[in-house]
Amino acid sequence: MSTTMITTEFQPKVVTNAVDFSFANVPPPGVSSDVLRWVEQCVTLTKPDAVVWCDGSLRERQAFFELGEQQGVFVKLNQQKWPGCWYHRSNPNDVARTENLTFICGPGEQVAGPTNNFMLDKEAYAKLGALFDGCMKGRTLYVIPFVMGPLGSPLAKVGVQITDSLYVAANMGIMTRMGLQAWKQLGPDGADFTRCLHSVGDVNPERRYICHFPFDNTIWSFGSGYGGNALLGKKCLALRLASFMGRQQGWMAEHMLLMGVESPQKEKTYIAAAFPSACGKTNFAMLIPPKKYADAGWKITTVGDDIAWMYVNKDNGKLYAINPENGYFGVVPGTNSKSNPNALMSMSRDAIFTNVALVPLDDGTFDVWWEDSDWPAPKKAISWDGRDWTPEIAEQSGLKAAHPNSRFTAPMDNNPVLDPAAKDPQGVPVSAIVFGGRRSKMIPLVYQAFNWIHGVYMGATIGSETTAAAIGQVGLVRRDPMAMLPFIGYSISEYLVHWIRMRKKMTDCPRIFMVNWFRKNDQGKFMWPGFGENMRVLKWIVDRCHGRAYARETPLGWMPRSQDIDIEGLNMSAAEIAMLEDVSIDDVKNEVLLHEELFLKLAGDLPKEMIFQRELLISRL
Ligand code: GTP
Ligand code: SPV
Ligand code: MN
Repeated sequence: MSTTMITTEFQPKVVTNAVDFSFANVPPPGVSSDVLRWVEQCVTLTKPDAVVWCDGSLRERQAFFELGEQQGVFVKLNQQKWPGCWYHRSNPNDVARTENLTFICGPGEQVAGPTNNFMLDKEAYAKLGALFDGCMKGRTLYVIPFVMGPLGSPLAKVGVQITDSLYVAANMGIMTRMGLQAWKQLGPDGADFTRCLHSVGDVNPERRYICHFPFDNTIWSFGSGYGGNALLGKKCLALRLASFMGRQQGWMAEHMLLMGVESPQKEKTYIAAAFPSACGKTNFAMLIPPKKYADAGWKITTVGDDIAWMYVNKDNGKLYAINPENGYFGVVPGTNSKSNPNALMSMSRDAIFTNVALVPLDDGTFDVWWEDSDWPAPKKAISWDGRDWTPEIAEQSGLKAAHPNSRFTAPMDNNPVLDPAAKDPQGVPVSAIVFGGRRSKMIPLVYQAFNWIHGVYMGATIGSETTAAAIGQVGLVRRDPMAMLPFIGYSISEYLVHWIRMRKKMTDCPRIFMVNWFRKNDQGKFMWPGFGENMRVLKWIVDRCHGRAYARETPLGWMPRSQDIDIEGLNMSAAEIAMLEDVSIDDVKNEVLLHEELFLKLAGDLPKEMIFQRELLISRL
């Protein structure tokens, strides 16, 4: 197949004798009447040529890829090198989340608060209804039942996504527990499911809307086929709608990885960490300890790499967390056997690659490539946006082979360090919450909050440089409270109050930390090696949780002295650690002024605890 034939999904190649889905044209037994009624409404609205009820089977999955290949949506990769793996290229105008086109909808503006875009629910239904009207003529409508969270977990949530995208259907099969088990979890009379309606439409940014209706447990997404805009179980359900539900029901949905740390003494500590998009969650969740630590018996395991749902366990008053997802949608560029071998293993089979470079091989098959991969640059490739790419062209024009936000989708079962409790319906106990951002200046490597409320202030005032995970200028410092700015499904002031109130439900609460892997020196070089070496910081955090490590009191919080961070085997001096932990009072003063950037938006609704914490911080300077 010629690579120039790859089309975007709104204009799939017309295929004769296409893969036959007629086996799935009627709903399976046991689907609730509420689902049937809703699907019928969507069919009436979107007017597809055919309806396919997905069952999550292997046969179906194969059919998605085969049909996708015929239509030019997927390219099969060389199956010796990449067994079960496929390639997809999205429309170049559709390569990241579009926060400016994302809305929280309801009867009044207060539901969205000052940091979300708001649309009146009636207007949103009318506006998007007109776009959805007839949008699936000539296409197939796929009904995708899925569960977020371990099957049978009291925390699990059922969603049903309707989509006209094979790419989305195939991805949902990896990212969620998709298939017949979702109908079972919902029950034959179930009405409690998230209604996710999606169409790629004509992939026109002018007609692109990601609308959330928290009061209706509904998501309508039109005009995008990419990531968080289109895989509606992820950011839309598991963060925006779930955070709204959690606020009402007394639990939390957070943009956090979940990892297990096992000491040589077999003591297990679970850590949750919130870093903004493309700031290191997947890498941290799959961390490989440096040799010294591995030899001593330290083990890191992954529960999740992007989203955590957390609740207070009534039996012991501690915070517990589950990962609602079933797969990883991870950043590809920069992934190699040094930076993240576990991610590389995860994507080595049954994965989908999106917007990396495609490399035609002599035998007519295809390989993939990306910047900073293990493999030398190919002599010739096709870039993420379909252009001829060679190392010479890259040198001359700066053309990237892979888009900086190119992604892999991989089943979590592929992860060699998957935590044994990753599917435990009760989840895992969380001993520490780590906040972090991407800050080239001023923010130290690690410090600990004095207590929960101080930690909430630290999280609320995270600053981070923007990344390629969202459309817009990269590298601007913005406030990203709890790394949730784009994902809070309701008003931020209520969200902060919810965080403060959660403390009262716990008898023993997690310790809260802040980290920054991204500080740079005057030459613009990272001062900290990061990746596996983050284990050294993690060890201090774990030891602090168990009352074993020393810390000194500083204006920002508890900080390690340089001798408290192990540097044995690192090409770094204690003086360099001291520089990483150095904070100038003038910088902190300036940072406090930047906190106002967020607080001014909250105006009269700023929780009083935030004001008190700021005053305490100032008084410590
Ligand atoms: P989302 O999936 O968008 O939520 O991103 P994420 O938070 O999972 O980020 P990820 O782990 O994919 O890392 C994003 C980028 O940060 C990649 O380019 C990594 O190479 C880089 N990165 C991750 N960890 C480190 C680190 O410890 N140090 C440095 N310097 N870079 C890192
Ligand atoms: C993020 O942007 O935080 C992601 C990728 O995890 S996406 O699914 O596109 O939102
Ligand atoms: Mn994310």
